[in-house]
Amino acid sequence: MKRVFSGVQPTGNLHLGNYLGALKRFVAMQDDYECVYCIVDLHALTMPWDPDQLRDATREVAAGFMASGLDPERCIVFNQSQCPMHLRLQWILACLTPLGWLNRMTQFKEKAGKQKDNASLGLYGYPVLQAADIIGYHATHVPVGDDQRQHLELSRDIAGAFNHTFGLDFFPLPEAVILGEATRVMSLRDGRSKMSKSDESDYSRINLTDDRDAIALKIRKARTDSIMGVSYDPENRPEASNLVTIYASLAGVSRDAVLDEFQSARFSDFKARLADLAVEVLGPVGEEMKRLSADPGYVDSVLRDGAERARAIAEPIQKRVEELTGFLVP
Ligand code: AQP
Repeated sequence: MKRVFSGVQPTGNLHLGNYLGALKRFVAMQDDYECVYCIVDLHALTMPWDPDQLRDATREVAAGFMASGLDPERCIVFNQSQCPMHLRLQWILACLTPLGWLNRMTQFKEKAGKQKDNASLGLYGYPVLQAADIIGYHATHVPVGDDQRQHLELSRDIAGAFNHTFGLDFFPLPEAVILGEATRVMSLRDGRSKMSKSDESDYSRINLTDDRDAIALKIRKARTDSIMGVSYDPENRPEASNLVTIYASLAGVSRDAVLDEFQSARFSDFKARLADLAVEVLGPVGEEMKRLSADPGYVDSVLRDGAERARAIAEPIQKRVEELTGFLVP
């Protein structure tokens, strides 16, 4: 059986990178797989947080999922803290994960920065919790952006370590699904850094909650270069190439098709067309998010129902894990 699991952190500012790298892929998979999509609120505690903002952002991500096209009847949408398996399994997996594996994780190094000794144990153990999230549902496929590649490899290693320890193929080794043109959308201000929720500059990203005017303005103001025409050359034209990638992904065509279409266009004309396209695709998403945000009772009911369905999958798997582990259930 094929089962998909993926998660998004409720850390505010859902953006175009999340949409193209993750949400769009989530939607594409909901017809062919059993899909479990999670708002990973436990992961959000790995950086400083505000409780009220966390609650709001959890509802906002749920609204973003549905506004992007996820159907909560066809797939499971819930917040991670509402299914106890994640934390119970995480501990068992943590006890099977060598420190050396975690020491290689580049995201910890980036997020901890120079203050490594002040970073939390939670941030260090983030990839173990992520492994529990995925394998605790026996997920086989995990749609993610390119930045999650290394964590996914680690999830496979941890699943393998459990199977090896207990001498059976209990956990499937999950496969990362990193597809499409926009697996790593870059900042609109700096084509060498990833578009990110935590970037101080709001002009670096298009938020899914931005209105049509803001979307168009941010594309118009996006940094470019003085080279003529439209081309794809990430090494020498990182910002322009990022815009080509964004266009291709929003239009659902290949980069080559974009380059063909704009082969004799001026870059300013290309940018104007991109602004129109971004408004056409993202405008309705933001408007639907706004509509859903005005109805928190409905959003909460979706999450409640999703958590119940998630627990129904996770509990029997966790029970078997705990039997294998040797816990006495008196
Ligand atoms: N720029 C991106 N391009 C493509 N995919 C991206 N994703 C994130 N940024 C990009 C994908 O979105 C999913 C959810 O990400 P997340 O919220 O769980 O965590 P993140 O990767 O830490 O997001 P940010 O924006 O980079 O947050 P900060 O600024 O807090 O570090 C994942 O599938 C991710 O790959």
